Amino acid sequence: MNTSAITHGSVGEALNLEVNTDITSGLHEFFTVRYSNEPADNIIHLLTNVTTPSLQSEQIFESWQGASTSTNNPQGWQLFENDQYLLACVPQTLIANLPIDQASEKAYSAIFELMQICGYPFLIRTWNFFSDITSDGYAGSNNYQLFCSGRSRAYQLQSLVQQAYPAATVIGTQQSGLQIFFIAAKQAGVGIENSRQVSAFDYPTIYSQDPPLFSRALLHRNQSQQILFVSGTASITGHDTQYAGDINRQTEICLSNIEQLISTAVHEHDMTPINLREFSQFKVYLKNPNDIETVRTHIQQTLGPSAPVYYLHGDMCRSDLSVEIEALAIIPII
Ligand code: 3EB
Repeated sequence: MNTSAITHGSVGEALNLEVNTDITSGLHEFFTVRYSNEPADNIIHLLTNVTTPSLQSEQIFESWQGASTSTNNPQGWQLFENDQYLLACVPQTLIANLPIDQASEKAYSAIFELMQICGYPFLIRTWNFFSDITSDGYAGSNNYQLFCSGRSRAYQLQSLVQQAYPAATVIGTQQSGLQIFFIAAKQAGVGIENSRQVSAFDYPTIYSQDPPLFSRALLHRNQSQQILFVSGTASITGHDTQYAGDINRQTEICLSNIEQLISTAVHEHDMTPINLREFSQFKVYLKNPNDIETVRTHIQQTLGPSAPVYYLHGDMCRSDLSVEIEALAIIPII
């Protein structure tokens, strides 16, 4: 068995994983994330709102395979690891009831501390969910801006040397509280930026007092595979939102931004060429569930009818954004 790889499966495979992820059995072969309208239960993890049940099953399972549960479980963490990767979800007990900036700072500080203790010094991918993302918080900042400040403070306080910011997704949910899961690695990845977009970490302060610390994409290599993690990608060029109110044009810009990232990864970072149609997964977050048919039609034209695309209902960090798309490519090294 290859002990430094991870692979990714979605709905089909994942549905029968429920048995395997039963916490009481102690046999965790899969790091599973469940997106559902139902309240969280003993399946670990995350809850966000899935789009209208009639269009897609009410629950979406996402599973990562190739890492297994660790006997090493400091302070309420449940860890999945192998020779290369660490996957985990920030325990709610660490951050419950804190305002979003403090929750974010504490969560990221805890992540960095865990990475140091466990020996996976590089943060390569994060997913972040919280409610009321564009609502006013305090000190003249909205909740997303406060989240960015907390994350930024944790970066300033930590002592690990990061070679690139992770690829990231930040989505607004209806469920209160901050939910974060992440992948860290023993070896650094390569941050990939989009020449058509200002890097988020260089955004002007009109968007947030402290910049959003993420890479547009991150390319990670191990002995047996290359993984391209594409961050939540929106209809932004330069640093401006494009086509407010036009879901079709926004979808088009998201997809062309993703294509630009692939091209940069191939031409500037030596990634094996890969077509969008060969990707392992896309997650499409829609602010308005009624946009699904329009977006699906558009996406099927680009990716084909059977692409592994999952539609989720979630809010974006700018009120003029209606859609955000993240993507994942896993390319075996033969
Ligand atoms: C953007 O491009 C859209 O703060 O980590 C996308 C992905 C966005 C990640 C983050 C923010 C983040 O600015 C928003």
